[in-house]
Amino acid sequence: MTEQVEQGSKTSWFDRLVERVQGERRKTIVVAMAQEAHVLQALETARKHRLAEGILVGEMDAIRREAEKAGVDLAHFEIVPQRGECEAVLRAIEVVRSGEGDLLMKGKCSTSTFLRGILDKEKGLRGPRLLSHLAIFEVETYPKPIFMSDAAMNISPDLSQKIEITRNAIEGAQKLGVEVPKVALIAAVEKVNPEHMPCTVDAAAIAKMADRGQLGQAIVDGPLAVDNALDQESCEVKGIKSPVGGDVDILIMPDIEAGNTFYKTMTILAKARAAGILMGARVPVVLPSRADSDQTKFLSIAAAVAMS
Ligand code: COD
Repeated sequence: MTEQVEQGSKTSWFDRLVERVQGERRKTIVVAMAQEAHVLQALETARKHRLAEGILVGEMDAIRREAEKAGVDLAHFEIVPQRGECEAVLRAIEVVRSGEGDLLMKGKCSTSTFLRGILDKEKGLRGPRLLSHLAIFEVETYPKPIFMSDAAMNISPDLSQKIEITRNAIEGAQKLGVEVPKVALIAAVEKVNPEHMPCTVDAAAIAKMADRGQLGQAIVDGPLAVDNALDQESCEVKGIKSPVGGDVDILIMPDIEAGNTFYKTMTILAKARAAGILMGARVPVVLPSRADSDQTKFLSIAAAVAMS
């Protein structure tokens, strides 16, 4: 059964996740372009919580400057000096591939440079699967964590890619304790509209695949609008009968615009506690947004450690 966040109480799903991984072997996180104060602060919090040690790859002077700004003592970290954005990304990946690191994390570099490094056929960390971003949110207005994909990697996924994105998200939620996740394939409406809204056709096809057992242990429905996925009352108003309606664990967005907008609305307006990770690579990848808080970066580390 899905772990519940008790509304109004101090019990937080993210706090319990951190407690759960604290007892496990400490991981080593390699950070690409580590010269960013929030990233360093998040790593320091992870170190103090005994979740992970950090290897910092980037420009030495800039790392020192940002560490001073963040009040972080660099004596606790190994540093691999490397100038240049692409160079730092590839160097960090090389450290992971050498076996010295268990996880990779994005620092100050741009998301596309970071992802291109991971996708590099010879030097990257790509496995046989599609890579996709998975976000996790916790808000007081919903009784359990909300997983959402894809806010950051797949720009305009076709049906095959959406199937892989859904599989990755189901696997991620299961690794974090949601045994049989309820998945909603999001559109603007709940009725299939082949003429004007092709994403509703993709949603219906994936839901039918899940009915036939092609997506494993998950309950999948779609198309559903976001309100129907999250709020039972809105289903009643519209007369929608859905095993997912009002009780969703995972939202699969039709494209990156919807995913990214949802992510930023949740973090900025709803003040969600959030985490961002990349699924499908050879090691778990911590992939928060550059503007995310140090708390989101820390929770992203905790989620990736729990996945490893
Ligand atoms: N999983 C596995 N392989 C992939 C994936 C994926 N998700 N995407 C591309 N590939 C493979 C392709 O099959 C191909 O072999 C190779 O990688 C190159 O593919 P292209 O030509 O599509 O790759 P790029 O370099 O043009 O684009 C890849 C990016 C990940 C950089 C691009 O998709 C992108 O910019 N995504 C959005 C990143 C972003 O700006 N996010 C903003 C929100 S923070």
